[in-house]
Amino acid sequence: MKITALAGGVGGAKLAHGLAQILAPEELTIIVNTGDDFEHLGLYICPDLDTVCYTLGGLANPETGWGRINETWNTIANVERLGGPAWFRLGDQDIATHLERTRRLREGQSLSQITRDFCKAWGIQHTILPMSDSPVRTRVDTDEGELAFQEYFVHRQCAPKVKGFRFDGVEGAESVVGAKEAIEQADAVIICPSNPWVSVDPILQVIKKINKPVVAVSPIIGGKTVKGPAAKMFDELGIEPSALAVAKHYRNILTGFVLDNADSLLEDDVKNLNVQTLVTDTLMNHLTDRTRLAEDVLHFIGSL
Ligand code: FO1
Repeated sequence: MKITALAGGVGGAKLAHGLAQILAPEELTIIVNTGDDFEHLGLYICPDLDTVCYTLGGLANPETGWGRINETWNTIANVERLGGPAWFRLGDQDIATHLERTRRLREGQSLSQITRDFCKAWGIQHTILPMSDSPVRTRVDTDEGELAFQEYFVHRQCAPKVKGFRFDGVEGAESVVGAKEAIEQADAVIICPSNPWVSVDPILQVIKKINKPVVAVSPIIGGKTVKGPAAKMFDELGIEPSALAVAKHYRNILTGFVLDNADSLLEDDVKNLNVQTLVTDTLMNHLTDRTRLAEDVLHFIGSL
């Protein structure tokens, strides 16, 4: 079965990792959000791309989900000592990624070319693609004005109340070579359990049309997210945070929707959206959970 998965940060990377345990490299392509990218300390940083790559490469910090395992923090500690910004925690191994990516971008290489080379260097055989080679920047409109994504997410720890989102540059952003083909050749597209507002919507706005079966896994369980501000965003936008709210968010493109056992009472409401449903354990604390959920979703797709 050929799958194209759409993923953002930590939650999306976990399911992508589970799918990569089951599907061969030629059966799985992962398209990753780049709306969180930003320039910081003169470095071009791609948090979601790095989180997906590190996760599939077995290099990710298991506690945070982002950054590298067995990391050291000498560089950022010395930046701070010199009076530089240390709020965005860049580890020493992670900084090598940003230095080399920034160098290559300045030489004119594309983000997708760089990602291909980095995946090879990290021993990752599956195809990981940025959603676009041209920059897209998520801007978060809040009760304190419009904030750049990482300013909102990390520096302000998602405290400001969100009023809306803008994806600067998405109008002119073309999806990268290979992304359209990956979707055309796929038997189905899986929307991983990432934040619908700021991790998945930017990808959907770049890809535009998906005329394939689409299955989404809810990032919200029992009205809450495992990690990140998706539930808080729904609430601040006046929408009751729930798996049903996520299904409604994607309703125009959804074929199937995966809810956690905790939300089995919502299954009929989701079915009433003319969407097929799978209720299962969607919590992914260990690699075995990621692989099991991936198996459940692939089996569900086979039954659609
Ligand atoms: N998230 C944080 O909450 N605090 C950080 O200091 C932080 C640093 C960081 C460094 C590299 C990287 O790739 C990701 C990092 N993240 C951090 C996570 C990042 O902000 C989010 O993963 C995405 O932007 C949203 O999924």
